[in-house]
Amino acid sequence: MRLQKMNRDWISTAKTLAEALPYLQRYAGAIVVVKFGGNAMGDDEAMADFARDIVLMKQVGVNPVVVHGGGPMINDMLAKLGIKSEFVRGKRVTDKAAVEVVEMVLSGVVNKRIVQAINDQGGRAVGISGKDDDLMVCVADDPELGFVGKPVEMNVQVLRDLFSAGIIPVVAPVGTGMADNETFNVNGDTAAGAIAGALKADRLLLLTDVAGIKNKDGQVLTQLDPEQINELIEDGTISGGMIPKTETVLAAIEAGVRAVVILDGRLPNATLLELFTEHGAGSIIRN
Ligand code: X2W
Repeated sequence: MRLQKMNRDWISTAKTLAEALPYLQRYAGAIVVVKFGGNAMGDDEAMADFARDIVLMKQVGVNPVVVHGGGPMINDMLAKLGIKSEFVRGKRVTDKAAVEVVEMVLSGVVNKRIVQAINDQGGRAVGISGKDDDLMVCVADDPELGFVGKPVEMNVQVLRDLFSAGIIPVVAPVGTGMADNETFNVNGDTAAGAIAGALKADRLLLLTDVAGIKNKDGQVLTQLDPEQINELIEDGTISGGMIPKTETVLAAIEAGVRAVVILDGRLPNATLLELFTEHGAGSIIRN
């Protein structure tokens, strides 16, 4: 009998696909901003897997926008060039020499690596930065941080234009300024949040190297509202690098993003698991 010979795994694969129908219907036409952090990127195979998930999203009618980081890659290049850099409250103190390296690494190397990976999976990716079409206009975040940008004006029409052309935008978190010739280094989470907020995205997925927001006992909290996040920050449960991330989450929800998910980008198919299965992944935050 044909059925007896069939591998059980195949049957469960088909079942998973069939069960995805309501999710595919729910997300058709949705805007999903995916922040792909430098720590979540991994090797070429992991990059290819991420790219395939993004192309699949586009194929089923979602409008994905990839906003990437690249902190570890910037660290490597600054070290090679003998330029010192340090982080203050989760942001890189960025002088004139460093901001040039940041732009070269993010807009040049990291952005194009992701664009190529998506194109290799049959997608049509176009890489831009916050400078293109004045997507992300910034002012200095804090004089102490040098050329670190705080987005103050978002012009997201270019993203909508790319969606309608069937293109997947891949955005490097480099901003332009109010004065001529200014370049700002923007934290990747901050940039993704500002873009998701301006698009009033259906989902902002923050892919990182942690499983989600944890409670005091180290257990991942799967569903939270903004108030619970504030409580966890106040009682010190959320600390360190998680603070800028959760501040992004709160600002994005305030700006009209329907829900934000913090999830472990190193998990295979993390984005598909979150969007198209009943399981979800990581921590989802919404009102
Ligand atoms: C970040 C931009 C890259 C980034 C930096 O210079 O490292 C600031 O800190 P990840 O991989 O997402 O951490 N900018 C201002 O955010 O990368």
